[in-house]
Amino acid sequence: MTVLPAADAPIPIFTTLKEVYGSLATAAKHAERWDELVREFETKFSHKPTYIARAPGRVNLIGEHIDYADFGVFPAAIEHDILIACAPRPAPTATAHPEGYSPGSVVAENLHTRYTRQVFWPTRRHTLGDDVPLDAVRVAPWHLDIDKSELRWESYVKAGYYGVLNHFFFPSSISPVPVPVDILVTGNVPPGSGLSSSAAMVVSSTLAFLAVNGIFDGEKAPTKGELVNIAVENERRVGVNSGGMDQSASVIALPGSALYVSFVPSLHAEPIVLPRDAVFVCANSRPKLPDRFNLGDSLVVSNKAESAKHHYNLRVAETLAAARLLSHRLNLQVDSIDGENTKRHLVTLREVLARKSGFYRDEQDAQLEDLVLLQKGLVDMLEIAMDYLLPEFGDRTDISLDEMIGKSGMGEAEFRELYLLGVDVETTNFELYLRARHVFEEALKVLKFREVCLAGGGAVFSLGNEESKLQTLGKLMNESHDSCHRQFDCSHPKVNDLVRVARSFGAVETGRGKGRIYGSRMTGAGWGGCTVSLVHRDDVEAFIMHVKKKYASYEGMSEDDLASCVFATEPGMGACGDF
Ligand code: NG1
Ligand code: MG
Repeated sequence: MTVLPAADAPIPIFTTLKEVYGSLATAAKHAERWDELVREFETKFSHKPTYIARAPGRVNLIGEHIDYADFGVFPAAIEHDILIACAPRPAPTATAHPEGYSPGSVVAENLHTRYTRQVFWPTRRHTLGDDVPLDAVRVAPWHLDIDKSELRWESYVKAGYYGVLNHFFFPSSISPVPVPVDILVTGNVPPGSGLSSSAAMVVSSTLAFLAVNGIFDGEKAPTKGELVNIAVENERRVGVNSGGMDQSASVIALPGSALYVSFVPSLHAEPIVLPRDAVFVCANSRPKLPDRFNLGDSLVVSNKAESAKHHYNLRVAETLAAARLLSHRLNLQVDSIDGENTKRHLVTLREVLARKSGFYRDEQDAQLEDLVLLQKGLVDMLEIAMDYLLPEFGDRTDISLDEMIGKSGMGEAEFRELYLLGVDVETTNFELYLRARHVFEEALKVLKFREVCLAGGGAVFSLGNEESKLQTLGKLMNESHDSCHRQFDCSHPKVNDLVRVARSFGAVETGRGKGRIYGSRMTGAGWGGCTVSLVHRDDVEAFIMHVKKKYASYEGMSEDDLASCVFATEPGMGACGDF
């Protein structure tokens, strides 16, 4: 049997729900959702769905805000998922399809009654002027209108479709035009909570449009890794400059394993089995219920894109600016020079580390993944960051815009254009040192976390028994949270409350001794959303009760709503389809 590296494997096609959800009991819990989806599809479209695409949300165990600096992260897929039923739309009858039958057109419905039917179709935008010959128009890329200022649920569907159109129907196409499609969406990943409902939506949409156009049956079928890359590009179309963590977890995850995902020299995902007694419990700090499914709530979604300007995208800008300053300090050749002209390039903190260590060329770059080298590089970088990213004078940690530009070796205009264009900068000062320090330290924590999970007592960390493994993992998670809060400034007072409540379980008498909570931290982008806590398998129920009772914002909520706010997860299967 050939064992394929996780990212090179094909997208799995399943035959039973037990394969999808891992156990009969969990499968039974979800069966009604699948049945309802199929039933409702027939009611809404008067024909049967031919495919169902599924993609899960994810929880990040450790490694926050470092994927876009190109450092490895450690997520796992969760059971919660988005399902999309779809079928090619049959040729129109006079009454059934008043929308008509234009090539590639989409009639999209959502099981949530709040979201109305959406009809859209791709066009080919030509940029050659009005008088181009028809053939030239025909080879122009496909286009769909995605409004970034007021995002709606169907924007994620469109984002998925966009990539399919331009990767598989452009420039040379397997079939000349995409088929018209009917789709119906449902899902239960809590939106805007750091569990990546957005990646689940974009991945499932990408899969659905591939399946319905027959791209699963030929040699064109993408591998998991290719699907990740398409999904990352697709999600960027919705306005967030994200790294590749969420899409990797949603696509590549395998049941029973978390994933160590690294991004250079190319996407690599290593399934890692967690200690037997480790259970991860998610808790939502910002209950937005009782909607059973509210992904696509235009408010929540547009808030993410809007607030990204001074939260997420600003952090991306700060870490990239830090990398620019360090590369200048270290005299690294990161730009290309063409005669008189210098073409500036964005470099990530990971790339600066690699170049500094002299391991930049691709084949050698892989060596840097060697734990010891990478760890050593990270420790060195911490020192250089302290030396160069802090302001020259005073004891503040933030640096003024002028000083930052001065230390970048670039002119003001070109710096602003490359680093500050997509962000809403309300401040004139930047925390480059604290952000970079978080990134390097967090990258070190991920390496340790991975090592501890793999260890029977490895060379780098010698470990005793299972219990001390759990303690080390928990400690790393606690430190990660504290760094997100203090250095990266991406937590939220409510999230901090929830983390405190979780950790206080350690003082609770369970009948088997004190509650075994090993660590608790925010997960995902932050500024709200979920926490993830590492709890001993035998104490999970008591832990969940404790959190439900002690977290003030849960007061007055029904049992059902509480159950969707606090839940244990087992690492689940990534994207798959009933194709
Ligand atoms: P969320 O917002 O939790 O889905 C975001 C990014 C990730 C990663 C984390 C922080 C998107 C789509 N995803 O996740 O790539 O950077 O924040 O670790 O924006
Ligand atoms: Mg997201």
